[in-house]
Amino acid sequence: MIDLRSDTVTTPTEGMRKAMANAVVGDDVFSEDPTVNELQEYVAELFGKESALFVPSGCMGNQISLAVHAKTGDEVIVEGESHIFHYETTAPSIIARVQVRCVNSASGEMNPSDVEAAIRPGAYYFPRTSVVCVENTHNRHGGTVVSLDNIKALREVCSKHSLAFHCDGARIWNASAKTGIAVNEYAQYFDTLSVCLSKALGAPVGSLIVCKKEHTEVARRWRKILGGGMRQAGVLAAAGLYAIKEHFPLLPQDHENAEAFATTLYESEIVQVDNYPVQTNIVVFKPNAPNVDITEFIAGCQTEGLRISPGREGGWLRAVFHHQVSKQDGLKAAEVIITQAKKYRLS
Ligand code: TLP
Repeated sequence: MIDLRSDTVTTPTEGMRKAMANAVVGDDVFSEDPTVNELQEYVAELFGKESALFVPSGCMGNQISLAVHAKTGDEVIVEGESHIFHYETTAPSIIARVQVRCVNSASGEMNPSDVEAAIRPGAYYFPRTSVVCVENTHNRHGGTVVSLDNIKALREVCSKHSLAFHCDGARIWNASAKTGIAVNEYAQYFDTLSVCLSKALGAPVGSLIVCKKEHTEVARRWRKILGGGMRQAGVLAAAGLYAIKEHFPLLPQDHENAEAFATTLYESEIVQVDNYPVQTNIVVFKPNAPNVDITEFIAGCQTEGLRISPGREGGWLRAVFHHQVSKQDGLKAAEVIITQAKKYRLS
């Protein structure tokens, strides 16, 4: 079975399992797990920030970051297709207790003037805008990279209006691998970044919130409130350290495999590819035929040995590349999709 549902489906390699088995551990609720501490220090340095906090998931990383910056009843600006808006089970309204306001864009880069226009005036009956969030790379837009120029321009808007600036950097690694821009160059513009180890990098679990020390201390309290204080988490941190050191350099291969897959689909003219040419490891596509039942299409692919997932509304599908699928797997996957799409053209 070729599994392209997500880059979250990877399993730990032999090397990673060894690193996990050999991890020196302690109780991280007392900040005494040496491997968690090593991971946090390593990631903080990599991103050029004062500190980093290990949290169980990307959702928790985003939600804690919002809670650090916003007060109850505030409004937070996110991109219209963002993960925070679509896939975090309305957590902003439950945890930070804020309202989310969407600014739409074609490929994940919000226009700074649209963001500025979405900031509420000061009158007491408006919500108070307090945070702007960027997602890099952008999942639902097909793994697109948000450019440094866009980030800089949004930072200026945030600074002008005294807003906090957060990055959902679940796949910031892919942005960096694609552009050659170091993660600390991206990070310098944000107050907080949530970065994942369990997506492109192939660790089994874990994310980090990277920020200033004073924000980490507030984040640590929120992590405890949410039940995210882990004990001998060093076994997981060891997987994370291994993933950054050993798997980060593999990302260009995933991007190449995604590109070969997307190009085969695109050239078939039977399948539309969103934001072609694809930039990183996510391909969003749809069969170029009317009345395609997406559930049936996905089931048809599965019968042929391929797993994919639904994408955005409007009949889009998604394939995500990771280090446990090869270029051949990708090309075979494209063939399966084209064959399925042809069936709809004929019917
Ligand atoms: N994304 C998952 C699904 O939730 C859609 C995936 O398969 O891509 N930010 C971004 C940009 C993400 O893509 C994800 C996971 C998260 C945050 C949340 O991470 P976790 O699953 O660790 O909470």
